[in-house]
Amino acid sequence: MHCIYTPASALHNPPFELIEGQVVTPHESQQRADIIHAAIRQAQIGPISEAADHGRAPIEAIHSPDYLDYLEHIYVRWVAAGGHPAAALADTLAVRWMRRPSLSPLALPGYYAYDLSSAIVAGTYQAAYGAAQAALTAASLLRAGERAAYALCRPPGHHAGRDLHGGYCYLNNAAIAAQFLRQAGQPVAVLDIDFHHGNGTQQIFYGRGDLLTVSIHGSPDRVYPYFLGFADELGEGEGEGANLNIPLEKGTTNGQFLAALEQALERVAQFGAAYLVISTGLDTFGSDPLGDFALTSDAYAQIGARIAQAGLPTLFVQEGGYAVAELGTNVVGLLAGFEGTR
Ligand code: OKP
Ligand code: ZN
Repeated sequence: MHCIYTPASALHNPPFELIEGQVVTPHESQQRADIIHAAIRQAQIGPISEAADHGRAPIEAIHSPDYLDYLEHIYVRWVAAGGHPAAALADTLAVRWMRRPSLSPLALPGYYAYDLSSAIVAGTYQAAYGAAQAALTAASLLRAGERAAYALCRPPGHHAGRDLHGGYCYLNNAAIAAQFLRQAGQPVAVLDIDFHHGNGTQQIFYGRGDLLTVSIHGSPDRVYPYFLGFADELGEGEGEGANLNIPLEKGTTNGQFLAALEQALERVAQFGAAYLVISTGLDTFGSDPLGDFALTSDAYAQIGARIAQAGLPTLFVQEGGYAVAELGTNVVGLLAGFEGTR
């Protein structure tokens, strides 16, 4: 399986993260990408190449022009307006009735972010742009007839909505790639197996009947993103019935996750998708610091094998996974399981 990465990922290095009231070292770091890169190289999953530039148009097909202008320029404007150079990060959020747009660079992060876990530094836009290009480069391999490809995207993307960032995500790499695959003329399915609900992907495609979105995740009544990802969210308008959420309990085991995957892939088969995009999170692993499932490393090869059985051209887009000691093993397990080499 061909693997695509971007050196631009390293340009995104936020200085800290706030978790449940505590300032900590970011869980989402370049170390994750380096570990995955080394592991797929060592396991010889396939050729590893740098992303090619597919330009801004496929990103503009998903994100609004004002949001992209903000993402690209906010850091410089923030610093020029007196914001601390450590990062552009909201101190005031435009929630509910606090909704009037502001032009002050010091206010904009509170308008375009819905949480405090997506600080913007000097290289954030370049890294997010590079990650989107990695997803597009891998997607273009599928359009050229490859059976599968893996995009090592960092920063991840599935929490980014059309004009909102959050949860370490800025550009929705999986949605950008899915829309690019959709241009081939056939329906596309996105299956999100990250521990967290793919709220951004759901929002972006919620009114669309030509793209199916399915997410298996820790129930939002207990974990991030808390406010979306419930089983009664089915899509709207033309998208009615084209969104499926499968929220799961704390302590979810390999067997329970595989049963949910079965249900998800049955829905994908029913939908008649021509391409399958997997939002690939490994934070379902038992010792992940941000998850509460109980999956073991063995699960990933089984998940990969079951995804392969769907028989569709498949694009793996990297999302979360923070148990760094086992991250490489688990990504390799998933991809090798798909290939049937493990
Ligand atoms: C990104 B991905 C927990 C706070 C969590 C953000 C988590 C983002 C996860 N109390 N903050 O792996 O889906
Ligand atoms: Zn996650």
